[in-house]
Amino acid sequence: MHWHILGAGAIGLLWAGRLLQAGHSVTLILRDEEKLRSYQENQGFSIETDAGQSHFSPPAVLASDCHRIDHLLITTKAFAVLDAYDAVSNKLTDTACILLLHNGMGPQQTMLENAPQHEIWAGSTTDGAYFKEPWQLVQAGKGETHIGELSMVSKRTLPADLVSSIPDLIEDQDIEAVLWRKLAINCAINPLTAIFNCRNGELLKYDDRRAAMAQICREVEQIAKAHNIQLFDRKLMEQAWDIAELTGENHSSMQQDMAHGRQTEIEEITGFLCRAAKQVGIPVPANQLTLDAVRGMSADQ
Ligand code: KPL
Repeated sequence: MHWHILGAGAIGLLWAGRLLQAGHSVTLILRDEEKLRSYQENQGFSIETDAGQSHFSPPAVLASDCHRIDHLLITTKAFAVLDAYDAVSNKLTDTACILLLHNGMGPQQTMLENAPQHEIWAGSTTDGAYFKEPWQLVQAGKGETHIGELSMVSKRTLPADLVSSIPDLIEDQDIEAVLWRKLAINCAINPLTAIFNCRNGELLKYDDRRAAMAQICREVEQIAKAHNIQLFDRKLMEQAWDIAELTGENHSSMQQDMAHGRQTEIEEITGFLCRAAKQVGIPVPANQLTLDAVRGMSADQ
């Protein structure tokens, strides 16, 4: 199988490397001429793991230059998914399979409504990787990836080449619940780390941050319940606490985006939660406060 990968960030390149290592072919679809030039000058990308460093140089093209796409992996930021899809939609075959792997919720449901003809899968991963230098990726920790079919066109099984290439890949029949669980954790950690400009673990060290996190968690639990979503077997605050502790030295993706003056995924994380709350008529003041604060900070940049 030939996979086209849209979104050459950490997760996109990590998956490209794994597919290539397992003997599959991959084409990277890059955002613009500048990115393409930098990729060509670098002659590919490298991934550093505990086992050493590997270099990869799959072909890379712009969306306008791709031909037929049968298997598409979209790993862009959440807010860029729909535009990325639009840029290649006329290259997709009728039976194309699309896998979306990003934080937050909203784009998955829009894709399902806009492109019902395709086999659409969505996933959530706890894989960790960061760039040491442009095109030099370091795998920070081996996580788990859950994926499941969103479209439910027919009962399909996971594409075989993914199963053989991606370690710890778990097929989940209820992918919506999986996406909600990741969303819940992101609502609890990401906006607060952006607002306080701190590492994940630093949320646990101060009373006011812990109290805000606990209130956010209570509200998220209420909204998930009202939408018939089963979150965790224990309190969301306990789960979020453990993850903040486990990733204590890390900067969340939203803190990093904010610190670098980039667009954040707040609309697809807390924004999605607030919209879901509105649908069921339940107020979520703590989440609304963080949504407004992150929006305000982004507008000031
Ligand atoms: O997913 C994350 C993110 O940063 O987006 C968490 C779980 C908060 C880890 O940093």
